[in-house]
Amino acid sequence: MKSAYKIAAVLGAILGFAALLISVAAFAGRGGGGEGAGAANAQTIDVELGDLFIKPGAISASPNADVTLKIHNGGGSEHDLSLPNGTKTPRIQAGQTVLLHVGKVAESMTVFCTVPGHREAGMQAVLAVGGGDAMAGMNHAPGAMTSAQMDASYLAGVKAFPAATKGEGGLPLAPKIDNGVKVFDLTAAEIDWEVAPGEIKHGMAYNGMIPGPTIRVALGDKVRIVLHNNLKESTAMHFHGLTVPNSMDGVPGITQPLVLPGQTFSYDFTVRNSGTHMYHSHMNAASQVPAGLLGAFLVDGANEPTVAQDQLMVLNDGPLGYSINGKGFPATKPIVAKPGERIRVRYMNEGMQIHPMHLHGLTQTVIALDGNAVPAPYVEDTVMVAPGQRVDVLITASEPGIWAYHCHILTHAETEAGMYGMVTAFIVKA
Ligand SMILES: [Cu+2]
Repeated sequence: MKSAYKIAAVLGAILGFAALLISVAAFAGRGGGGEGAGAANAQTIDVELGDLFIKPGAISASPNADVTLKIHNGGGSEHDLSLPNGTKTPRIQAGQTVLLHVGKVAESMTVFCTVPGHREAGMQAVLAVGGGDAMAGMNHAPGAMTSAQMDASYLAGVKAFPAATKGEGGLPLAPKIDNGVKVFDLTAAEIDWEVAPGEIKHGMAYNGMIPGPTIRVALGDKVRIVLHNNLKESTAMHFHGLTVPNSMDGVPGITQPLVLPGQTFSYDFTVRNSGTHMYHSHMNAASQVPAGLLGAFLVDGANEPTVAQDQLMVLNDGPLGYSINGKGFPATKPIVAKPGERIRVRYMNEGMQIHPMHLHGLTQTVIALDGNAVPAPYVEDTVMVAPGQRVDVLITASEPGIWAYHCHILTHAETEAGMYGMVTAFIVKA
C-alpha cells in the first residue's frame, strides 16, 4: 500500500492532477485492508490545514500506534504537510483530503507546510507521543485566543512566578542510626499533588512529597532503606547509578520478591560510589515513576567542589505534566544567587523524554555525568539530560539580573496561553 501510494504521489505530481487522485488512491489502499498485524494498533488522526494555520496545533499520537494523518485542506490556497525527516504529502488543493502515513511516533516532532513562507506565517504543529501527555498543562487549543488574550495570559503567568502551591518535594531526610547503619524510611502511597496553582493531579509519592525525600550520604556509609508499600499495587525500589549487591538492585522477580501492598522490604548496602544518583520504583515503572515514585540519592565523595549552593533539578514528564522538582511554572522555584557565587546544579531526568535545559545569560560548566567526574569539564548553555541520566553543572552568578531557565523543547515550556511546565529562573542579585 505504501509503495503504491508513493508511486501515485509521484505520478500525480508530475501529471499535475495530484490531490484528488492521491486521496482516492490513498483511501482505496487504506480501505482495502491488507494492513496485516499492524492494523490493530493503527491510529488515524484528523488534521486541518487552513490559510496559514494547522489545527490542532498539538497533534497527539498514542504510544506505539501506527499513525496516519488524514489531512484536509479547508483553506482557499494549496498547502502540504511535511514531517521533519522530509516525508510529506504532495500539494493538496483546496477542499481535498490526503492521507500521510507517519508510522510509530518515537519522539515529539514539528510538522509543517513547505509552501514558501507558510511555515513562517504559522503553519506548523507539534506531533507528540504520549496520548496527549505531551500537551498536559495546555489549557487552550491553539488558535483559540486572540493576540490580546495571549499577551494577558502570558503576563499573568510571569507575574504569578514564583507561585505558592501546597507541598514541596525533595526535602532532606535525616536518617535514624541503628548500630552504625543510616536507616531511611520511605513510604509509598497515592497522593493528590498541586503541580501548579490550582492544578491538582493524582500521583504517587514517597513520604508524601514529589520528588521523594533527598537522601544524602557519604562514600563508605552503611545504609538501610526501608520501603513501606501503602499503594494499592506492588512496588520495589531501584538505586539508579549506585553500585549495590545484586540482591539489593530492586528488580522484582529477578533480584527480590515483589513488595505487595501492605508489605515492607529493607535494602541494606554499603555505599561504594559517589556522585549524583537516584532512587525510584522498578515495578510498573512507566506509571509509578512519572507519577512521582522517585527521589535523589546523593553521595559525597572525596573531591566535592566548593559551592555556595547545591541545587537539585529533578526533571519529569507524564501524568503530572512537565515538571522541575515536582512543580510546573509558575510554581517552580527560582535559584537565587549573589553576584560571584558558584552554584552546583544537579540535573536528573526521571521522565521518559529528553530535556535540553537552557540557561539564559550564564554558562553551565558540565563537571559530572551519571555521577562520574568528566575528565575535562566543558561549557554549554544548553545541557541535554536524557531519561535516566544525571548531569552536574557549575554555574557562576557572573551577570546580575533575572535569567530565564527552561527546557528548550518549547512545547515543554510554553503554549499560546503563556509559559508553563519546565520553566524557572536563575536570579542574580546582591
Ligand atoms: Cu523538556
